[in-house]
Amino acid sequence: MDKQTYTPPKVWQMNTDATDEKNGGKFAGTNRPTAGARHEQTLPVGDKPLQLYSLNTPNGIKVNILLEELAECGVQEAEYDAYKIDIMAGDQFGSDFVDINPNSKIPALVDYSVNPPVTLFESGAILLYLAEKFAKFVPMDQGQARATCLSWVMWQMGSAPYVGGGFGHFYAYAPYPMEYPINRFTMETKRQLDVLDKHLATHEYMCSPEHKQGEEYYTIADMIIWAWYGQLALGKLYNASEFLDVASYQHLQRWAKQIAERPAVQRAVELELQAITG
Ligand SMILES: N[C@@H](CCC(=O)N[C@@H](CS)C(=O)NCC(=O)O)C(=O)O
Repeated sequence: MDKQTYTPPKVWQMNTDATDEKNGGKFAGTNRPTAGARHEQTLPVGDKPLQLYSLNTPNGIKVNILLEELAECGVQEAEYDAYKIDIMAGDQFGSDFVDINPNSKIPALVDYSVNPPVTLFESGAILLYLAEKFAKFVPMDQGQARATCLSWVMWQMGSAPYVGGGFGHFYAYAPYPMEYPINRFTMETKRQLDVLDKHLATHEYMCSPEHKQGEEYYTIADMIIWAWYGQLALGKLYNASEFLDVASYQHLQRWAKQIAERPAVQRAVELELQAITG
């Protein structure tokens, strides 16, 4: 194992040399320790009730899935225009986008069917808002079913950063392999995969009652978790299926494949996003 070679200074300063191996990870060009708009950028607004500003990353795909499932159910009020926010080009720091999401991350949504329009950021908030607005894919009555759904939705929001910002970053994006963080975040990612695998051994969907089959139990919890852990299990993220031995999580595999077969999910993954300029 590497010996410690870095002594933190008294006050941290940003290393601005993106070619430097200490700062040269995949996102070195856009990351800064400050928030707020970096340039003026007007966002287009189409004629559909919902305007989505996003990208087909796992966090973006969650919203695509729900919107496409609502379309599958024929909910016309959930029609939407979808625009591409290119995060490698820095579109998330444009002024209109930052007005919608001061945190400068996709996905963001504006609901123009209400006056004044409602703005949303954070994928979990967007999914809950839409599911509740149309009373679909979330149990609406107070009680165990709703509590279970909210619990898994929040579990995903709290857990996936260890996979994306932790495991994925150090395994796939860091400028060179580092054993300590890879071990730490691989351990946690595999623990989370096992949480899901054990749950899905006796639950068809995330919120199904134990040993009870039925599509009516498919909820936003499945959508939000599939976008990260379903795709990870199916080998779609970080080229890491062998390293994580994803094939060994058999129940997770069964569920991930079942959801991947849904037409709405297939459309969501391939969703075409319109350019924000020109
Ligand atoms: N907790 C947020 C995370 C969103 C997020 O991390 N989005 C990433 C892409 S998947 C992003 O926009 N990154 C741009 C950046 O960090 O500058 C959510 O679930 O909406």
